[in-house]
Amino acid sequence: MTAATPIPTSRTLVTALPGPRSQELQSRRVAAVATGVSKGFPVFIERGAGAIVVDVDGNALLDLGSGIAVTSIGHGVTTVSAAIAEQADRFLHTCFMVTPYEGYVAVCEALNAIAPVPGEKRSALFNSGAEAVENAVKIARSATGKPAIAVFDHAYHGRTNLTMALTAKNMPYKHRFGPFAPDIYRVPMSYPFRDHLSGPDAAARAISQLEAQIGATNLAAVLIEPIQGEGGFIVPAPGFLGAIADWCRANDVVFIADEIQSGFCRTGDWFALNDEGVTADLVTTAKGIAGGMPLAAVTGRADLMEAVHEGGLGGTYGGNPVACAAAVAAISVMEETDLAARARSIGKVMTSALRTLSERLDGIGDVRGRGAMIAVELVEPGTLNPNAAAAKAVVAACNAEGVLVLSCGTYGNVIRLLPPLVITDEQLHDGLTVLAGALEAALS
Ligand code: PLZ
Repeated sequence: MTAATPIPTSRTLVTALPGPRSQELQSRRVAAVATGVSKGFPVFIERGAGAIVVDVDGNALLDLGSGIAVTSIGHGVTTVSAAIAEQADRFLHTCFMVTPYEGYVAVCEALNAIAPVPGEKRSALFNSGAEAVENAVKIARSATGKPAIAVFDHAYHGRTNLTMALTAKNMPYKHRFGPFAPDIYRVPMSYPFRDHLSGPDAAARAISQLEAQIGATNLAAVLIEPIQGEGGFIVPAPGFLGAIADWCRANDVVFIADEIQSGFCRTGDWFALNDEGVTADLVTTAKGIAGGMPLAAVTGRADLMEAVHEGGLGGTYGGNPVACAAAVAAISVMEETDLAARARSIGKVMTSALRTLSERLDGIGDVRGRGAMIAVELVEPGTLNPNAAAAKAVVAACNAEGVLVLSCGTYGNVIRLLPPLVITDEQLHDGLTVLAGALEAALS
């Protein structure tokens, strides 16, 4: 296939998956790439457009994962690739801390305009989600002069040393990689499917632990994903986030929202916090921000962001000019094509299809999520016992048909859908039909 060959608009398989060229590349990979890097589904991708990716054997696959919530604006967006090419022609790097450039400032202005943070805001740019989370913790500690950080059960915040400590799940993220950073405390999340608590009750449970086991005078920040991603698309009960945020404000504790997976129109609004009108003191973003280029940010209340001494935040590549050009273009695409509205309508279609299926299949314990961030939690019928084997089988069956879906969850028993927000109705319907077949086969 050459660059001029049009990319199909629907899933089309021309070989069994993975095809022969992918298999060849996979053997090279095994000989060259460290085994610690997850293998995923070994089809090697050559090109993409919208919600379709084409592999090296010419198979057109339907992408319902967006590279883990990154390519929300779709693959092959020409305004973004043109902005990247234009910037690449001008210069690739200066280091913003050495000699600045406009793109970095423009991204910070765009983030300050949309982030769910009250009042005057400032932003700083980094390379990865984990790096943004690390910096949010640095800012909160510097601004409050306090050491402790509280996180939640099922949380995922990254794979660096500090963010491993913040992440809940041992396997595969933390196993044998300790010791971890100190002064991190974990409190219970609101998980309506498993705890049946109202938002205020779940918040009271978490707050009593914050008070008893840490103490507000030691606590710099509470860090939370407004909808947990890797942990299983856990949507806290209404009122939970607001009650935690209020407690933080009353106790001089920085409330940090990790919107790295849930941000940028994914949940049907700019950010997941918008749904209940909750605001944060600091927000971390990455993934969807730049259409696929590596970029991350911390946006926060100006008084907190400015508490850090000059030179305290930075890095060689943070806010790389090419990544910034991509972000400016990607954020314009989201705004101009109202991808938040599209996420809401995708969510309605996905939720109603999965709810209908769950009435027939007892193994679907819960259908949840918001906008285009929807999941099913699989259990042994009539129990809350996680069924990770079924989740694995469903992912494998979908993959074999050329539909890319991902699992997640502390217990590995959740199937999550994160389609590009430009997916067409036909493509979505096709993907849901394949998923329904896979769920039926695994659960009946
Ligand atoms: N915070 C909420 O979802 C990244 C991890 C994939 P990085 N999630 C995907 C894997 O197995 O490594 C994530 C997230 C939330 C932080 C991060 C970390 O973002 O860009 O992967 O560092």
